[in-house]
Amino acid sequence: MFGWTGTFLQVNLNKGKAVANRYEASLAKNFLGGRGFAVKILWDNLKSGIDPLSPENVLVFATGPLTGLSLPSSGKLIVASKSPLTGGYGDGNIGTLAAVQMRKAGYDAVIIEGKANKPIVLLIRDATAEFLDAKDLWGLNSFETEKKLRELYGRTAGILCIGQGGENLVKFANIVCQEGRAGGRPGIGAVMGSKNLKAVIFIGSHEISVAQPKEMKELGAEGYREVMTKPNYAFWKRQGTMMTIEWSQENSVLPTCNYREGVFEEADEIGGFAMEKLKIANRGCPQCNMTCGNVVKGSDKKESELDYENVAMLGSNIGLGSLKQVAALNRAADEFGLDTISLGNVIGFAMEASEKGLLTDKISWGKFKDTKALIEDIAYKRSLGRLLAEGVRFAAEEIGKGSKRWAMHVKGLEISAYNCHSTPAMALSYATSSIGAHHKDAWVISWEVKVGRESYSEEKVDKVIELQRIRGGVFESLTVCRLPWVEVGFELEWYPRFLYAATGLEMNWDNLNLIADRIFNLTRAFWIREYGKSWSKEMDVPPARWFEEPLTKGALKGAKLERAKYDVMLQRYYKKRGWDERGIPTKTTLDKLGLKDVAKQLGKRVKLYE
Ligand code: PTT
Ligand code: SF4
Repeated sequence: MFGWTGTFLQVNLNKGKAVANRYEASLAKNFLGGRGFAVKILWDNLKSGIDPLSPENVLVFATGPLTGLSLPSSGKLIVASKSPLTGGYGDGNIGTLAAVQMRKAGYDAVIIEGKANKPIVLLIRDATAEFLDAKDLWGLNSFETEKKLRELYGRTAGILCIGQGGENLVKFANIVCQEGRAGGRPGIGAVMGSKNLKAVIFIGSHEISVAQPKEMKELGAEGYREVMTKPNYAFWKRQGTMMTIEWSQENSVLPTCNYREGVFEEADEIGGFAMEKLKIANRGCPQCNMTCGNVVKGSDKKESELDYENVAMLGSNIGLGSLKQVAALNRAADEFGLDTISLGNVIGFAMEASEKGLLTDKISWGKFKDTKALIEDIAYKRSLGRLLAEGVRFAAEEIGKGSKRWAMHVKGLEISAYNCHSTPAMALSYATSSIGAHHKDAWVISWEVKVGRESYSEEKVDKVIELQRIRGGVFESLTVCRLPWVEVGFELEWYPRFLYAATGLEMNWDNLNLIADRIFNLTRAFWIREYGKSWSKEMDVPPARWFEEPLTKGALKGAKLERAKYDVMLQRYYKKRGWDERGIPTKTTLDKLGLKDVAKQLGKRVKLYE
């Protein structure tokens, strides 16, 4: 095998043992890598119905055949498990040296089972795995942890760790690396914490072997050069994802005050140009020449790496209009290892609940100091923080009084930073995404704003599916960054060429899309296996707020979604996906995708229509 290492490392924390296993070449051909490997491993290894925070859960780190190679933006890693936040499939994508080092150590995926009997660091150095005492690290934040480990293992070691959020099992704790890269929105950091795993270190010394080394080298270099010729490249390097604040404001989709509005009076204060005035450095993921991490100093004088989602969720969505203060909140989230999107979402929810008199604790819009204290309370599960640490779905169930109508999540995952009062296709994208409400699978909103928002047309359904294939399927499984394509227009045709040079496999986009469908359907099957009879099509519907409470400000004042039209759109989507009217893949669809055994297992959990 070329491109793939062909090996998974299976780690059992109960026994303190690690075994390297070769896997079948057909697995690579059918699932590519990254998300494809992760969902297949979880499907095969996880008993359905287990508690995600019990030792029975399985934690997967997975890469793809292009990860770590010398080609544009290839330093990405999938972290996945059954999500403690949603109860379904959960993953995240991190730009990290760990991705490169894991491949150089000889593994395409590392599968972690069980629970260590005390806090440990897992050190994977080529063929050896060591289980090191982490008692001195437990209780430290992610920056402190990484600093200590770097002193011991060096600048190039791949280090993933959790902060206090993950240790304390906050349901949206994530995994942090390189002082500001973070991933695993649906609580993958809490899964690490539940296993007493404070950090994982990868150190590898092998070259990743590819089918055509000379061609790969030339093609990779050509790719890097091509990225730099794109007209948007220079501006991207200046602002990265932060330019989206201005775009969202202009188009009335900037989440504001718990998604009540799509415009924020102080948007200019927190936008891309405001960021440029504070910017002190540019950082990024390994193997990337588009480095988009904007480093600024926050009001706490600490460095903070800003992205659109962080700033929208910890800025406009909680009514905070000072970028320096937003940066300080973002830094706190990184230190504790809490997902900024879910964090800004639960805080916005709490502010609205407080305004409506539904909470005994008072927390008001835009109050920086109170918010900073609340973030600490969430990380340590104290007072109101204890409730919010469970996520917005749970908090709304506890508070009651109709609050679930404005609890902004789908399937338990808090919505990321696009307000969809006026964008039905983006609402559908959130509602049907593989992990709950995240924009990763289909960021259809920029296209939708261009073609016109009003319609719930077939064309929109097709576009959502097309993007879910390319982004959620192919990029997540090749496991490279999608931003060269999305943001500077690096053409999709490059990727089959890279894949050929790396693996020797000739695949066109039709082949890749078929693999994407296989992965997407297996992911859906995972959700349904977990939810069983309690699964319903209502799980693919966004929150009531977008249907019931029109925007009251901005150019799109009065806009809201229409439920009857949304339902028709959803059924059309199901049909095109080959799913029944409940959103469950039919036996025929699963058979066609080579998932016969999946159909068999699923049939035991729910009645499959045929
Ligand atoms: C991603 C989600 C995002 S999406 C952002 S900002 W974005 C938030 N970043 C967080 C952070 O930072 N700190 C923190 N404590 N929590 C955070 N939660 C949020 O996590 C990220 C970039 C970005 S920046 C995006 S869009 C793209 N995402 C990609 C993807 O998903 N797949 C892919 N193949 N390529 C991608 N490229 C881009 O990568 P999750 P990162 Mg991320 C500080 O983690 O769980 O996937 O959620 O990983 O290395 O930071 O790169 O406007
Ligand atoms: Fe990382 Fe940004 Fe480069 Fe993508 S474009 S690999 S997110 S630095």
